[in-house]
Amino acid sequence: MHLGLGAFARAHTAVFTENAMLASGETGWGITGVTQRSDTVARQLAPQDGLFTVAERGEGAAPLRVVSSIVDAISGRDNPAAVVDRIAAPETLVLTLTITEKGYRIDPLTGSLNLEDAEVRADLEGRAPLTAIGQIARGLQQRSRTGTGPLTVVSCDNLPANGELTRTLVHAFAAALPPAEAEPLTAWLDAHVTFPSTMVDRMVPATTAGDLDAVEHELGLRDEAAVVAEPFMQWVIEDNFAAGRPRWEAAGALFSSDVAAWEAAKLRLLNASHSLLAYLGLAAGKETISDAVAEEAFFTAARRMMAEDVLPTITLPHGLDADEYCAQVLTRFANPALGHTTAKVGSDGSQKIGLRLLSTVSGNLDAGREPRWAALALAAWMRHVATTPADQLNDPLAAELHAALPASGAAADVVPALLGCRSIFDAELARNQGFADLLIHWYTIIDTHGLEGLRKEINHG
Ligand code: NAI
Ligand code: CS2
Repeated sequence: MHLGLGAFARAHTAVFTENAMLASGETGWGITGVTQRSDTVARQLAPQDGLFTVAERGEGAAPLRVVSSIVDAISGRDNPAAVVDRIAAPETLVLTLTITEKGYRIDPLTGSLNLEDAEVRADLEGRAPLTAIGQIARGLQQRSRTGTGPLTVVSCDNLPANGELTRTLVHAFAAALPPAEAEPLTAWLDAHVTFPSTMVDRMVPATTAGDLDAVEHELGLRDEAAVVAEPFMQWVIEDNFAAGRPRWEAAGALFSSDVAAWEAAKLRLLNASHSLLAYLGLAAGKETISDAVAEEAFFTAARRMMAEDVLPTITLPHGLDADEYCAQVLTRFANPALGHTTAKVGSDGSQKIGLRLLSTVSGNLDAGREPRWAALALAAWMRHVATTPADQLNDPLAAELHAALPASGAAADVVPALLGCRSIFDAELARNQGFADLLIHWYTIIDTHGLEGLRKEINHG
């Protein structure tokens, strides 16, 4: 079962699952996908029995491929009871997730479930659950009550320690139930459910109408569920499964006891550079990531952030070569055929920049080093927030961020104002005047001198 059957799940998890069956000869696995809206199911998947096309774009792209591992699809918003029933079903052994960073409804101050979130509270009060964590917890509760066996919940979202995090959130939901429910459910979860962490990697842009037209032309059929992806894909998984699972290793997945190192490398090297390029690209009017990385100054900024700010603060997983990894990331970003937009990568910034950049910032500050390039990424994000109208800022915290903005658009006012957002920046970092000055320095260059100023400062500063 997969919660959050969006573009990535189709291009990654569904492909790995079908490849596992093809490579191992083991059959019988099928994914029930959960989308948020019924129209996605009705328009895209149900009419074609869950079949969909993966169109790889870029050097080394494989031919079009129709994938058949999705065998059913339900709407989590319009049919939440069906989601609960399917999680509780005996034939469900693995539940994978790609619900986006915001889908976890984390309280940034506690790192656990936001129990003040109105949707979470409504799920706790007994409605058919509409939040992902509520659906998972109620599904597992129904599973425990019907004596159904163990299950493994596998987060595939870009979050550090995503398995432990998901476990924390589901247990927090259980603990917030009335004691007569909380105690037996918590005990059952401990005994029957595991939450392995994973690192997932494949650049999968939002499918456009142009993509669908191109697939129709190539395939000879209209496939509304088609997805576009780069040829590269990787999956590193903690081997902690409570019941059966597809033999994903036969499809090239790596089972590792060091997923945390893989996650740190990917989030803080690849995703942080992705965000840097997204916000610099948006400031310079670059529509795609490949357009942004084609700007020499932005390429240099991404390369130097990885080399000078990130690598000194992380321990790479055994066998991963730093120079090769960073060079490959920049080559992947430059793929002109992918069409990954700066707007999509720059979306939900309030949910991403902390995970991707702030450990690098604090690691350098603690070591007495200036996180020059990570500061550039954060300053570019701040300017994106300050210069994008609230109703056009694609971010779950758009209203909060805009409420924090000062009347003046001056860097010296905007930077402290956004550093004051406790849901993103902790008080200690916000008090670091040297860091604030660095942010103001970069913000001023972007805002006052634009691309020419950035070129001068990045290439010669
Ligand atoms: P998408 O927008 O195509 O799909 C997102 C899915 O999450 C949809 O099914 C949607 O219904 C569901 N969702 C969104 N908000 C939710 C919420 N508040 N509660 C429950 N479900 C919610 O996005 P895509 O490309 O599939 O990416 C999803 C996630 O996959 C990303 O946020 C990231 O964590 C992970 N990922 C994405 C990659 C990519 O390149 N697209 C690569 C690596 C990881
Ligand atoms: C991107 C990621 O949209 C974004 O935030 O940085 O989805 C990125 O494409 C993947 O993590 C690559 O594996």
